[in-house]
Amino acid sequence: MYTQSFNVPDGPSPTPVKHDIKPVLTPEQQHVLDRAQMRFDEVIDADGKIEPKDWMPEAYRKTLVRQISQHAHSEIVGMLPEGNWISRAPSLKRKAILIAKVQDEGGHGLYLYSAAETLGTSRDQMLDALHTGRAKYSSIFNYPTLTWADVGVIGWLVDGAAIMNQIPLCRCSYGPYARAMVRICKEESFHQRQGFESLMVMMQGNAEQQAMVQDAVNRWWWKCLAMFGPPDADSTNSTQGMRWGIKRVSNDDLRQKFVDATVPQAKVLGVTLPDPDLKWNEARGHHDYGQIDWDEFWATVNGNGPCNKERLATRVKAHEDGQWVRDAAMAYARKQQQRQQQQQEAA
Ligand code: FAQ
Repeated sequence: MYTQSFNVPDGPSPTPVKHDIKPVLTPEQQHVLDRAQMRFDEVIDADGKIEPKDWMPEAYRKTLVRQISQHAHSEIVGMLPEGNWISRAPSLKRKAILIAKVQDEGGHGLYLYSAAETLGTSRDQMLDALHTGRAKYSSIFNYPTLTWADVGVIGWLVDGAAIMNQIPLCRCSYGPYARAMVRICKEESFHQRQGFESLMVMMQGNAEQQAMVQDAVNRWWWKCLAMFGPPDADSTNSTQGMRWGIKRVSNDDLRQKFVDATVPQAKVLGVTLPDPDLKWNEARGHHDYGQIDWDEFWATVNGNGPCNKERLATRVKAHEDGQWVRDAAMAYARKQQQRQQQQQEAA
């Protein structure tokens, strides 16, 4: 689909490798390649870290670029649903918190683009894939934020699901991604708590406020369960991702952990999770839950959710409107470089 089309260099290939054309290697080159592959396998088997300058198989590199760039895009597009409420936050305190949160998400996108750049893919390539609709980003950001309660629910449930998925990524085998995730998880955990606190305040308010929270929970619950990705049986990337230590826990296992962690929180909050099949299963030691609408999920992933077109158009416009800033920064950098050169020549 998207980042798979990127042409990135791969280890000690003797000649530039064209897609689908296997280079003919001399026995010495084959030996070097075999040793590099062996070292890579040893590091993965020992649960070690692969760093940017280490040799890595082309497929490992591509998988990481795919996942990290998708993650970066999700953070950046994810600023939009909540950003929609900055100008309408109910108090100065809530507005300040929301601005800080949305800014954090932007920061996460930037760390993640930087992590992906260490794999040899430029930010321009990644942004181009997003802006032309070739890149995926999380399905969850294609739904509208209709009321102020949606902002609290995004913090509580969307950030809650994101943390559940991202904590295992702190142990990802690719060093720059794992290290970026440590800081991101700390910030997401604050986001989750602020969302819960904001909802708690509304639940202690009047009946209209309580109904607003319940309505937001009803609209977001199932979308949050789908965020973890398709069921394990349909997850095309899982087996290899887990073999490489990129993914540590399967989509279904993370989804189950999220359900089990959220049920008691919903009780404290006083909201009902909109699933008649949700109940504790003593034998499994987990909550059972109902059927996720996967047709709706795939329609959204494939560009036909309620807000996909609006989200993409907003990102493209923001990028185009920012062109003068990038031009000015480049002109300034060129000037600085020229001045330095002149000073060096004069010295
Ligand atoms: N949306 O084989 P799998 C956040 C695609 S950040 C769209 O299971 P994989 C912070 C998947 O790409 C949220 N597409 O794939 C925040 C693949 O297609 P491809 C983002 C999805 O990679 C909070 C296909 O389905 N988090 O929320 C989705 O092994 C609040 C088959 O799936 C990350 O990106 C989906 N939900 O597992 C910001 C975490 N699920 O690429 C603002 C890092 C699956 O082959 C406000 N990513 N697909 O064409 C991951 O952990 C993994 O990539 C998964 C998917 C778990 C998302």
